[in-house]
Amino acid sequence: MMRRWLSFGLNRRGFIGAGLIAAGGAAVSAVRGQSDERHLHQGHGVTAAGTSKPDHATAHGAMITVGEVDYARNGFDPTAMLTDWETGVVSTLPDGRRLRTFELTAIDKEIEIAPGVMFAAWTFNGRVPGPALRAMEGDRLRIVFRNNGSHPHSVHFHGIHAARMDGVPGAGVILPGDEFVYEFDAKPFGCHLYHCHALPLARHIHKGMYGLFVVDPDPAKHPEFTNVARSRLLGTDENAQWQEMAMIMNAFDTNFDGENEFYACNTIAHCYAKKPIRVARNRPVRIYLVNVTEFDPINSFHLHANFFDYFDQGTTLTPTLKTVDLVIQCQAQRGILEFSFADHQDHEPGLYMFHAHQSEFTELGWMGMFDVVEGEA
Ligand SMILES: [Cu+2]
Repeated sequence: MMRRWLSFGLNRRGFIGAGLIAAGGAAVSAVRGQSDERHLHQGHGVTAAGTSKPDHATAHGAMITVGEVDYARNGFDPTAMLTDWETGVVSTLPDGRRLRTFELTAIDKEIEIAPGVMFAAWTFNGRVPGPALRAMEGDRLRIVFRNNGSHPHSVHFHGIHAARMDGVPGAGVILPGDEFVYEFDAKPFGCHLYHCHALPLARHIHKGMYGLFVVDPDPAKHPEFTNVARSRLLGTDENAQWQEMAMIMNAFDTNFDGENEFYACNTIAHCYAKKPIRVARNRPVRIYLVNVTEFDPINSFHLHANFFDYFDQGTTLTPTLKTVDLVIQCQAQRGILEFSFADHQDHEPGLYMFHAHQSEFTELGWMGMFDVVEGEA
């Protein structure tokens, strides 16, 4: 039943015309599932005092997917992925430097990207996006890449490294069954990404072969901004004050017509609309944001009812944009967003929306909510 949807004849505009996002096999359960959903949302919308607050599902005309994605079957959960940093295996080289080793494996895997909608993905380590790799500026990095997929693949890192380590055809694209070890220094610090660079490139990226690659600044190298650098360095007390999140804006062309049918932040359409991200009001938020959307030239991130500072590509310790509520990113563009709900009395606890400010993307899955709460999130 799931597979039949792939040959479903409507394009994405047809879906909007039908007023229906859940599609194909899921449409049957969509009708049946609506009553369950309504109970769920009513439960969420009623406070302990019995007063009702705006329901995030119905407030937007219920323009979100209906039903649930089976995260256990997918093997990854978008809420867990927000904070699931992969820091690798750390050891010490003979010269005293820190060596950080990551393992990435290409795996073909069918994943559910919206309720009842399956996508034949090519993955790193069985998840889309791949693991959010995190290192410190100056680490020696060793990435052991195995291709257990059915096509040639590579890992191309955005960073500073030798031609041999670039993960392009002739320099690290490997055949199924092969292994390659990329090795380079973690630099520059920032919010970067990696992706497969086998050809055709658009297909390999769109299939799901990408992930975050964050290099934290080494505070010792930035004496003029030690505290800022420490706040960016995973594991420090200063960093622990922040509520950090990994977000990748992506999309899926489920009927292979060169246009996307579903958009998301972290793969699952409307996942953070259905399960808002809990945020403690009194602690700042930092988002590592990357756009990997294929087929559409740009994507964007808009925050409701608040403004943020933005660090383009994360390679500076002072903002490159101050006090904005929208950024646009072309494919592979990325940056760090910092904001807080603590500074303004206006920010009562409640649901604060974020989404692409292309309305079509929003309706097709790229919309979520922060659930701002007093005390611990
Ligand atoms: Cu590939």
